[in-house]
Amino acid sequence: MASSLDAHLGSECGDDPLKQEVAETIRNLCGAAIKLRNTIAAGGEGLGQAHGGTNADGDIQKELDVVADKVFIKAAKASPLAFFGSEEQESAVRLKPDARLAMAIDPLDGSSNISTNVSIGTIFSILPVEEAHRANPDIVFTQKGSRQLGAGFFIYGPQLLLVMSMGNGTHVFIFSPSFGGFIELSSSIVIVDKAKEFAINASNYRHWDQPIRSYVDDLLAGSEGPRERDFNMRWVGSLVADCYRILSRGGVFLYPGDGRKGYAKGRLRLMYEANPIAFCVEHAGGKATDGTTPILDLEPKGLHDRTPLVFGSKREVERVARYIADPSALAERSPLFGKRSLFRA
Ligand code: FDP
Ligand code: ZN
Repeated sequence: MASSLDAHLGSECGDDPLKQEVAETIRNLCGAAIKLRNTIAAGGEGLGQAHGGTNADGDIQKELDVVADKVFIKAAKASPLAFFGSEEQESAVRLKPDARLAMAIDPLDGSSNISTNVSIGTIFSILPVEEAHRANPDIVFTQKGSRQLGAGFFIYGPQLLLVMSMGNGTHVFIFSPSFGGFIELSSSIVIVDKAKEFAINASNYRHWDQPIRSYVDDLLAGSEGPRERDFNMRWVGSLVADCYRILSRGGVFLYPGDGRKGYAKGRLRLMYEANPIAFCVEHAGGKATDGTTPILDLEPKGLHDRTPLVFGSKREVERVARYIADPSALAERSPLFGKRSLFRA
């Protein structure tokens, strides 16, 4: 029989008190995710409607964004956390003064999919708190992703899933209503090395830099291009769902910076999107970069920083980096494909 999340967390933590606090936080998040899943499943008018406000980044908030933020802040308050930073709040909130952990969270990922009954999620990142952070909470959310003690995401889809890592593999749990909790679906997930699928919002093609255009051109050229094989494309538009597909069957995801106003570093946020996704991907044997530099090595400047994000099957992510960093890699392409774009045919 598959083991329960509780049993798993117990064996991950042993008698390490800090890990036990991370586990307690994850358990509380699970309770909140089950509540939110029930709210989503019950539907009701208005969940996908505009709430009338904007979040810290100026995005229009949906009713469900606000509900999710409330549900997760309640879970955070019940957890051993000193600080809570949310996509939906301008700055970090102080919780228990002496606690040793901080959490950054995207309470409702994929907002634009709420009203279309497409999978959405919650992404979280748990960081340590040092004494120096207590005087100046702003710096608690400038720690590198490599310092995360635990990270993961929930998917509210056909199933309620938890994908999480505490630095020892990446594990998937499914909510079982009959059991009343989460049970293990996949003990230690491994992303296949070779990608057959890519995920990018291709409507931004004209705004991308040349290396990204060239890379996508070569994928699209398929068996007739320099890659000499065909690729499939998928773009859910909910980071959690695109990430879980890649964890399950490989592939590569790109949200690069582009030429649109405000998109120099893409759309995704470092502390509560890229870092936790990168942590899960890397601990599943994949790779996550901002194009060239590992996401987990980036030095954040604040809670709401953005970063370009490329993640997935290791070899494919490394190939993207060659297109960006090493123009000589473009020599791998035939002269024909160096000049033409299939989108510009
Ligand atoms: P959303 O704004 O709908 O919450 O979190 C940002 C995000 O969704 C990701 O989930 C998703 O990958 C991306 O934005 C989609 O961006 P585009 O609408 O630009 O494709
Ligand atoms: Zn998001």
